Amino acid sequence: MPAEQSYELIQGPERAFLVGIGIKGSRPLMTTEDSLAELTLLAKTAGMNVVGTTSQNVNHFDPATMIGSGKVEEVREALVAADAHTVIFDDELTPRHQRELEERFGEEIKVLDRSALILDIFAQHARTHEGALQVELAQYEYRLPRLTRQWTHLSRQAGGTSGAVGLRGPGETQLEVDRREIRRRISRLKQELEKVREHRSRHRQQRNRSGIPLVALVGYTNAGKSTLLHALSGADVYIADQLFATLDPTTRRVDLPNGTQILLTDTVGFIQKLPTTLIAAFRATLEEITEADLILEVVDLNEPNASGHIETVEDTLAEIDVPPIPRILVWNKTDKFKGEAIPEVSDPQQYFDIVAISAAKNQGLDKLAAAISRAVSLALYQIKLLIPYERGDLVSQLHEQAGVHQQIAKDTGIELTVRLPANLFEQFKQYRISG
Ligand SMILES: Nc1nc2c(ncn2[C@@H]2O[C@H](COP(=O)(O)OP(=O)(O)OP(=O)(O)O)[C@@H](O)[C@H]2O)c(=O)[nH]1
Ligand SMILES: [Mg+2]
Repeated sequence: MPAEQSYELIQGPERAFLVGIGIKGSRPLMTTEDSLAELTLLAKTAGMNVVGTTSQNVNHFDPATMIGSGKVEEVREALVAADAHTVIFDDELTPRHQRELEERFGEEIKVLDRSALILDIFAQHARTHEGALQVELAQYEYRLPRLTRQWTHLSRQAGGTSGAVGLRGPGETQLEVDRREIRRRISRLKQELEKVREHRSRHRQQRNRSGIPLVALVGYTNAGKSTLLHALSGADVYIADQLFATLDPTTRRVDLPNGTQILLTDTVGFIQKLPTTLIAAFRATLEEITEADLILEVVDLNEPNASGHIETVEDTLAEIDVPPIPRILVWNKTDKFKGEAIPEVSDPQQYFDIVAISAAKNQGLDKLAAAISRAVSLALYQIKLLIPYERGDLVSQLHEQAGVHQQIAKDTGIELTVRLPANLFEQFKQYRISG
């Protein structure tokens, strides 16, 4: 009976078949094979059983089916042979691809892409109210142009919270609501997130006032960012051999062994082909990075495609408009490293320093601490300023954007002892009286 079949479908792990696509003549950040291996990890993280993979080199994405009609037929046969009811494409399907492929594969097959899979993992891993709001927004934005029979049909099938991969998440029970309703939800979510953002930015201003430099951990997912936060601060954070274990930012105050105090922020990891709807929805979270005084870019030393990972991180930072904040490249997991020497990076002079550590085994952390201290002491200027009384606006600006340690009213103006980042130092140096 059809009802029983669909019940069976959601009982065990979903059996998924993956399709990689290479574009001839292009130079991607990852080979089709590596990308497919990463997609396999994503599918496993989402709780699926990967029963087969295939890849296809094409001259360009076919506008109707992405991989071409012949290959679609081949994949359809492979799905039947492998008893798989889910097919996942490694590149983002356009709404037209989605419709055409659903048509060709038939009712029994669920068609997903890498973006849907990543959104699904995010939905499963969101822990906080803010995280859940951001994922929900990203899911609605992703689904809105793709609302086809699959989403309503399968969400009915999956029902409730048991959920099928790609259809889970905060909004899953709402999938049957029409587009207008989804648009309304999107605008409501945006309003709610705007409030969260304002709250965050007030919080950041208070933190800035403390004058303690903010250091952000950034890197590819699974590089060991949370492990490093734990190693340096003792914070009890979630660490797992999983993609996107961390979604919500955590900030801890750290006293480095040499006495320097910093605030260290751990946040969501990056991956190649991160859905743009997610980047947009996670703006509030990612803004933590743009405000940092220093970035620690964590890279797994054992990753064969480390340069592709570094480039992905750089591209994502550029996409969220991170200013040229000083960076330290942190090669992690030296304990596992079998190679002879640390790999050369293509552009070493862009880093303030390059350090190799093992966050899990507490190796190299003193060297890293020393590099962090040097970087933040150079990045921040501790100076005394005298601001004339008629420039109350500048005093407010300092309270908002710099760390104000002391403020004394003098006859000639307001004397402030502040810690300034380089850009503000330029603006305020004419008022400098010492330091
Ligand atoms: N051998 C070894 N494993 C490490 C080291 N640092 C982290 N790991 C392991 O790498 C995996 C990922 O570590 P996390 O700290 O969760 O990585 P993350 O960068 O926070 O990952 P996401 O939050 O998923 O983006 C875990 O299994 C860690 O135990 C290290 O120095 N050596
Ligand atoms: Mg983490």
